[in-house]
Amino acid sequence: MQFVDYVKINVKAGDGGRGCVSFRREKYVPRGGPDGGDGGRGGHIIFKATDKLNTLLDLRYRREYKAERGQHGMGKKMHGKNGKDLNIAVPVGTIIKDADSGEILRDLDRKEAETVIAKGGRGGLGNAHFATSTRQAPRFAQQGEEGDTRELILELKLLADAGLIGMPNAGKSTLLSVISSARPKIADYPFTTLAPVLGVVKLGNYRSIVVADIPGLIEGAHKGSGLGFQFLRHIERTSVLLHLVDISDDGTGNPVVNFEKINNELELYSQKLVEKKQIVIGTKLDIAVSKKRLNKLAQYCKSKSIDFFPVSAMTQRGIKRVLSYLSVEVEARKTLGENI
Ligand SMILES: Nc1nc2c(ncn2[C@@H]2O[C@H](COP(=O)(O)OP(=O)(O)O)[C@@H](O)[C@H]2O)c(=O)[nH]1
Ligand SMILES: [Mg+2]
Repeated sequence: MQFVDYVKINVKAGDGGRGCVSFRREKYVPRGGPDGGDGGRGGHIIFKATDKLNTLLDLRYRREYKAERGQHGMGKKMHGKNGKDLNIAVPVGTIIKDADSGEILRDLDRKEAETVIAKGGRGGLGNAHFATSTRQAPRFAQQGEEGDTRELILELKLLADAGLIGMPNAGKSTLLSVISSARPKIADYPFTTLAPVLGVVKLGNYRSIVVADIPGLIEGAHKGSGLGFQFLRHIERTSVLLHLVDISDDGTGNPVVNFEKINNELELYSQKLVEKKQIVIGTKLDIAVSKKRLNKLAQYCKSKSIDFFPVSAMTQRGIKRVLSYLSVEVEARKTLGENI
């Protein structure tokens, strides 16, 4: 099973500048020779892998990328300036494909890996190049070449940074839809009705994280009966689990029991998962009027030193706190990873 972030874009490298037709005109030099300069090269389109990004979210908002054209050549053999290259930052692991053929052009699998994916056009030669003994005053120069144009598909295998777990109806899908800005595609997933859902959550500063909704984590998942079994494998790599518990007056069962039930399930599946960092998110705060279930769960979390965040996806109350928590937590894990 793979999660794949996917975007299609057009890139156009800069055209080369035209060569110049010009003749030297100086006082006391009656018939100056040709002195038209060359056109500058068009800017390249360059992709560069960075570990500061981990999704393709920022590329979704723009379909066209164009690099600057080269300046035209000028008199006195002055070369036109080259067009500025356009650097596009993508996450490490981004695969660049030609959209027409599907051919893989480049796999940016290392930090700082870079590739010129569309070349800027060469600048045209100025007429100064074309003077010969028999043709002393060439009245022509070359056009610049066109920059490459390409349609590209970018693909990135995603790993979830955080997983949402909880009983059915705890509010997982709703929360994910409220916090995420995009839904990456899921490739090669055999189930159709209960497919896991990923959301890319923007945290500001161009950072984003991937949150996975784990719909099949029900009792029995560890035996492979639910969809959970396959999916749990995926969340083994997340840095934090967000455990959602319904704290509203409409909720069923004791919230503490519900919480422990899910954790038993996790434990049966893998010890590693239970030991993973968990925070508790009490959901549907807007209809937790009596606060009975809320207080019960809050007390329990306090006694176990588990961070507790009551939220309402409906009114957005408490959501910001969760996001800033995630921002710090995921960043901390990254830094830790770098030091190992
Ligand atoms: N009042 C209220 N209802 C909510 C909230 N979040 C979810 N719900 C409702 O709770 C039900 C179950 O939510 P859902 O996200 O599908 O739960 P899931 O099974 O964990 O994915 C749905 O009817 C939602 O509309 C909330 O913040 N406030
Ligand atoms: Mg759901």
